[in-house]
Amino acid sequence: MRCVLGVLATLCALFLILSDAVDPSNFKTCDQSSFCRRSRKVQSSGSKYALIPGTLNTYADSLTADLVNKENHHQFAFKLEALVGSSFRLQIDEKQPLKPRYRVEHALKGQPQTGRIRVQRETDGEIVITSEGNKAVIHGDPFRVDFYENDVLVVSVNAKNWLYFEHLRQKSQEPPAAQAEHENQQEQDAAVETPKAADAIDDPGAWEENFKSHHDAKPYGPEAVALDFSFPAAEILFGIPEHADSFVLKSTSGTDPYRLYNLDVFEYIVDSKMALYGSVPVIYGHGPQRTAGVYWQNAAETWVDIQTAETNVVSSLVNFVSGSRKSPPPAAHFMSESGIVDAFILLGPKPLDAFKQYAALTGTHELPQLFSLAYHQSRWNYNDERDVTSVSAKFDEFNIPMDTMWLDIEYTDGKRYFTWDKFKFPQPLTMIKNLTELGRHLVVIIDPHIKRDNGYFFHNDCTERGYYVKTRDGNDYEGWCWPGAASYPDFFNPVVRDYYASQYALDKFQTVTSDVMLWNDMNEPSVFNGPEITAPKDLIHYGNWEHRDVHNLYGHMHLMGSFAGLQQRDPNQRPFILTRAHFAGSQRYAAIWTGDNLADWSHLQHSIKMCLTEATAGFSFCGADVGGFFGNPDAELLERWYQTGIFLPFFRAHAHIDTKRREPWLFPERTRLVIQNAVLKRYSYLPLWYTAFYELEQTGEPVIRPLLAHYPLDKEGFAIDNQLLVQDRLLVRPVMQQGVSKVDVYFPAVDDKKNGDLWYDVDTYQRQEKSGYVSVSVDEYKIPVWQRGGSILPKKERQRRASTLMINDPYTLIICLDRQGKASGSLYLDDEKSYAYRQGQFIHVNYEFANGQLVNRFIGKPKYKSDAWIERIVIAGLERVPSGAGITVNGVTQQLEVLPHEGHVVVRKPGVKMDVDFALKLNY
Ligand code: MIG
Repeated sequence: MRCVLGVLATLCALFLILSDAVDPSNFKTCDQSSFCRRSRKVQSSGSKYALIPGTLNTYADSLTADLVNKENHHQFAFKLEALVGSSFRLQIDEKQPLKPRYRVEHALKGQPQTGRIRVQRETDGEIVITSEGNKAVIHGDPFRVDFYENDVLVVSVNAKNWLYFEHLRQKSQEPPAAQAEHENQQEQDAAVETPKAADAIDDPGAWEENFKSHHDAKPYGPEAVALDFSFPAAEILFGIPEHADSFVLKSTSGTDPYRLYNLDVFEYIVDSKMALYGSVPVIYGHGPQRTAGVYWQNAAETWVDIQTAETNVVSSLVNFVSGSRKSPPPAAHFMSESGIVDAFILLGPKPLDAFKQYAALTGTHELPQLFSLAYHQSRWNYNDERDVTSVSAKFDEFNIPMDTMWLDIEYTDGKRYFTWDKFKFPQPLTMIKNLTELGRHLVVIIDPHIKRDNGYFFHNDCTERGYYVKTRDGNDYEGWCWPGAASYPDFFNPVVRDYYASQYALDKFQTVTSDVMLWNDMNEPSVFNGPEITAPKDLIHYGNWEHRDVHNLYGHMHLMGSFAGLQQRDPNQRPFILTRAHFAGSQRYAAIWTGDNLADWSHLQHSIKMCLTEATAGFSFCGADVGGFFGNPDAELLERWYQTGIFLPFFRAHAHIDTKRREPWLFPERTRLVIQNAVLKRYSYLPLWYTAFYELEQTGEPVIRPLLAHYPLDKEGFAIDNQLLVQDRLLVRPVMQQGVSKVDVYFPAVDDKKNGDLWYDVDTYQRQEKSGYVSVSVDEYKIPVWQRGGSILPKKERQRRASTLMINDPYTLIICLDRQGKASGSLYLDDEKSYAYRQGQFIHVNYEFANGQLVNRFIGKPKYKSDAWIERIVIAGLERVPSGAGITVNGVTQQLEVLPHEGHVVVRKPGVKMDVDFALKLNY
């Protein structure tokens, strides 16, 4: 049930809140998708592809050869390319397609740099390609490619012979079989074993398809591509967001495959393989010795079958060590509706290596403005100017820091984006000034659907200039969304993106300022009356591509226009955009959130699982609606949600229009204080988050990480997804169950002898010395978080109303020592707003502590002039309490006071500026 009529909105929303959850029958199962059932069928019969002898050509960085389908003799062009940084790219297209097949554009951050190869032919017909000490071994018949990282087989392509490539064909050549006959056959699928089980001829869905009342014309007929990837060195698979599921991917045997198809799934359910708003087709296989990945670059509807390793954890380790593996390794079978096979093989060998290889291809989020890492206050909707101003004032009244207010769709004049409702918001510029004078920001929503109203300039421009997505017969496509009848700009057209970007210019959109940032919602795209609540697949985009080919990229192209708009509007401010739809590479333009979750404990738990997966797929800047979008959280759930939300990179409270108001002061005092305490904690760690985002941009290393990222040997930790690491410095295990006074926390092992790191409780400095589960007591204020012994991290501990007012506030360094009495860690700072850091205007410093002495080492020359200084240094893990400390700057030594506390000491007022070299020595 979908609510579309403004007048009925309240009733309708009430109904929605009361109704249970998503109605899965609104969305296709694999069986209801003809290409999915055809591609999946191959799993029982296998396919027969072989290299054609004598067609091999080798080049400096690649080789090509022809492939043949031995059953129908159709020929394909195969290309294998080496990329620098331990990756390969494997492509298969038709040798002579009837028309070109779609190749994804704009997902990669640029042309990948290729690496040199050496090619050897073995006597048995294998072809061995070496590059950077890695190798790919091509087997001709049956066709298979094995990828070795330093002589260890990590990815095997088509080892199962599930390669399946539907060549384009003339319709007359292949008349569809009778519907009745087919349906009969489908029921007996499992039993029927025919050599041509997967042939599209047999499927009436091949040339046209119906789902509910929707018809898909499919003028080009069957054109699916599918391929299997085995991970022989892996125990588990993870990746392919976005799903509301566990971090470790589950077997799909007996269930539908995981689906990647950007959809506005209403009240989504957890523990589900159903598609959601974003699709990032990258998967990783991880085992104690090796991590490897595959990025399946295809923007069409995609389903992924997962085969898990069947052995139990202990015996498979034995097998792995002894080099023999009894059960088949975990494997993934990617099945896409159209396009070509374009797979990037990421060879690792460590988890962070694989994440960085993926980031090298698709990019990272650039360093965000600091304010966007602080607290965001949103709801659907803040009703008018008074509402906005008074909510902002209440945060000050109750001393809860808050950086950004958000306006949802009701601020517009009838859902005409780039306009304001003149009654509720008569003076937006004054309202914005009231916020920015306090150091705050405003974010407004701008959705891609355009109201079909000939009094609306945007619609008229798009109509006159032909900027809308078209139907197959060349008319502007018309769907139904918030504004009523709506059309959708074709962001695939660069001219449309330019037009869109130009609308953000302040001389066009005069009622905002360059401190107003952006929220792009509904960009899957969401179409209330479309098939599966999205656009029909037979629509036509720029370049004559069908929507089918590019669906999962629509939101990405929308973001490209938005991002360009904000950059052009003010070239010296880093844009902030929040998006719901996303594809591989969208992280270059926007942060994401997990959409319309529910105010219940299981959705709170899934916020971490989902963002951890997203972080490995490039989207570190991820969060979930704090409090839950649908429904009304009770006080305890809201408290725990804030406490969890402060440890996800994007931290925003948001709620559905028909939920009760839930600003912190509307709850009993205790709740308000618990929330205040959590938000203050977030603000105190902003220097760490900011540093982590800078380092993400520099290295591609995710900001939040699963345990296996730093504890790759610890099998017990692989599947843990109620805990996360912030870089390698914090271990976070929020309380995400109702009514508990204890939680079980897992401290990961660094080796297979169960040795662990030292961990320090960030509130008490109490140490955890062993790996394994520990039961920890929690009261309502407690957020179980530990800092790793061996790490140093920066904090700011003065309380302000907004992060922008903290820029010159002094820093505290927290030093937690390892067993050798050592620690190190970095700090990054700059103007928190502009691109001057790209010209070297920053300070990036590494602190190192050993033998009772702390020194700094600048990474690059510290050019940025900061008024901040070091106020305090906390050291935990010393064997004895020092009598004092001497700090030496420019050859001059000064004595400092050292105060003992429970579990740590505090060095008072080192007073040194951030760009100055110093050495601090403890005295005994
Ligand atoms: O169909 O703009 O996920 O955060 O408040 C609902 C109204 C449209 C969905 C977003 C949600 C937002 C809401 N939007």
